[in-house]
Amino acid sequence: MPPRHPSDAAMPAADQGLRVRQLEGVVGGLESAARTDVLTGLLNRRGFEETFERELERAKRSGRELSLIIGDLDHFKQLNDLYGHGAGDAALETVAAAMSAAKRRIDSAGRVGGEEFALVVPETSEREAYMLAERLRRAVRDASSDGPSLTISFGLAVYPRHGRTPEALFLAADQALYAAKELGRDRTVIHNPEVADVVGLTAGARDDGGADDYLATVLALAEALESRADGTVSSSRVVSRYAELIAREMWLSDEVIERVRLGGLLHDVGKLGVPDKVLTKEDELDEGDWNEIRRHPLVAARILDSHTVADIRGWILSHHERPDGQGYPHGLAGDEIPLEARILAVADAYEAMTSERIYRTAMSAAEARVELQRGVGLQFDERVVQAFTRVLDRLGVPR
Ligand code: GH3
Ligand code: MG
Ligand code: MG
Repeated sequence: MPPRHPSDAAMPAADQGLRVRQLEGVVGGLESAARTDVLTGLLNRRGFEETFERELERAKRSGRELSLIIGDLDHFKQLNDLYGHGAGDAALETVAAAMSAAKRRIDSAGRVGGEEFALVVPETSEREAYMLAERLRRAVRDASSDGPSLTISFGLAVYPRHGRTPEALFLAADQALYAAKELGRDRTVIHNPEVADVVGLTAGARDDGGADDYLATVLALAEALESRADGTVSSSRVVSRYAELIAREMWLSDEVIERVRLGGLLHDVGKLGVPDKVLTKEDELDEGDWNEIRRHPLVAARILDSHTVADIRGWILSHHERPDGQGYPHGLAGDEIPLEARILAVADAYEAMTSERIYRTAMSAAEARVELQRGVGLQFDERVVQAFTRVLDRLGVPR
């Protein structure tokens, strides 16, 4: 065997051993340097991918779940543009430190792109991984409390449910991240094939699936929303039923009745774009919270951007408008508001009044009916309230 180093031949055996160990140390250091991101000290993309593959093999052998979380800073370009790249880099270090502190020891974190981070979370359920991501998200927000505001969006995919190969899992987590961005940023979204489709639809390739597929997908989205069960999302099924009964009472055509019923099921879909922290807040909402809430018809309009639901989209956009012009998002008045939207408004309001919310107890049916009457001409359309009154009388609901 040729000597490993020109001077090795001349060295005593003990010194040679030392030398080899030193060399191994240097090589080891180089190898770990090749896997480390210089700015943040986290794994770099190559290091993260290797670690992820190793952990995935381990999960396969042990038959346990494994989660992949991908994060991308929100509006980071803006921060760079406003405060300079130095500030941007400092923010990246802050985020990395917050992530290192909030993750568990067995989780590995990497910076896998300019302002993209990833985390492999072994041996955890989807729910635990979601809670970890939410903790990280808060840690990032809190870490920036005395600098320019900084938030991050996360996408989450779980082995084996969302994929079995690294490529499939990265793609699934990326789709969820994309959905998190579309839905308004500063949130964690768990991969969900239906949501990925819907958000994909809003982003471009619309209507190439059949109209029925599209509706099924959007309805699945509405259902996902209800399972958030946070107390401000109305029970869409109930709203849908009231709206259908009102439309029937007003002698609208069967076709319109059916569309109004669908509109009831979908009317709150835009609340997918309102952060949980606003929807679940027990205290009074502040102006910022209200701005988030008032966006939900606009978000719905974006989600429902397909000609198969163009009519419903318009009604949902206007279901918080008021005859007196004091509603949102556009302050329309009277007949400018589509009749179907005025029907949805009454159905939605009555459902809201008569059900328990986190921040208040339910009204009795009789009280809610008085409230509808009081709002005639202001918040509610007169003819719609009259029709609903007849429906409620027929159902035997006390006055
Ligand atoms: P979004 O919420 O959609 O993610 O908006 P964004 O502005 O963050 O958009 P995107 O993720 O596409 O943009 C990435 C920007 O992040 C581009 C660049 O200005 C900034 N960036 C990427 N890498 C670095 C980096 O290493 N240092 C600094 N300072 N900025 C970076
Ligand atoms: Mg990015
Ligand atoms: Mg970004």
